[in-house]
Amino acid sequence: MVMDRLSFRTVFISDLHLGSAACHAERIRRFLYHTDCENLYLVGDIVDVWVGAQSWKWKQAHTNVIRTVLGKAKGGCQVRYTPGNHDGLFRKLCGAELGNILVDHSFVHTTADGKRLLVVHGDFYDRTVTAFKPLAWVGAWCYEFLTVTGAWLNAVFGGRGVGHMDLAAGAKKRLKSFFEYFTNFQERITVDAQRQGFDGVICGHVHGPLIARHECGALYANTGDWVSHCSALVEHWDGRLELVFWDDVAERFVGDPYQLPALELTESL
Ligand SMILES: [Mn+2]
Repeated sequence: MVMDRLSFRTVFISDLHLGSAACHAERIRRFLYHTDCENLYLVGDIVDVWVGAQSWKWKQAHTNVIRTVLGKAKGGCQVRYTPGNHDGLFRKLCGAELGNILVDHSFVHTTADGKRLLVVHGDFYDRTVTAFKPLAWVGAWCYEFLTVTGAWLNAVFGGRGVGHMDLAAGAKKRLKSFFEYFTNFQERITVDAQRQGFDGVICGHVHGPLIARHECGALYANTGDWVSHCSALVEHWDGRLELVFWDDVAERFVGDPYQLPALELTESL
């Protein structure tokens, strides 16, 4: 059987949160494995140093994602990595060139149809992170706790006919509207990109996959995340931008020889 392949000029992914309990590592690996692209942008929060930097939490599946990225870079894909707040430690590497992987605070991406876009994680535009970092840190740990607790409750009670629960997603949804209002993230980052002369911005950070045209005329494109949406922003060969949700395309690859058994924890969330 000839496997279908996804082919894009550019792939932008962010907020993988490798090392955390909520990370859907196997989905990321499969998406990358089945995708061909000339450019791959890692738009921050790739490794979660805040909640995932403990050896017992690091799973083989997380290593596999890194291996797949390195394999792509070795195979000629230009990989660019701009760290976020959860992997801010790696900002010390900004300016470095690790083989075919460039690391920097931000990048400028020019699409096939000539749009000049600022690529940046976006945490500097989020006041909960810049002004109240301890609060953001505590929030990240609460999310991790709810993810683990939710998975445990589902494992214990799910088998007894009690409905599936996603505590972490529920809590996050309620908080999200408040923080969106409070931080005005989308507005601030898009207007600033336009002020700097860009046609728009590609970012992550708020875990909200979205492509929107701001009233100032600039483009706001958020890649989403691999904690709850499992989404990527892709640029087609003609420069068109689109959001791809792994769960929508995964069935094209059912039965592929590289499919590994479902992960115990992440798959039950
Ligand atoms: Mn972030």
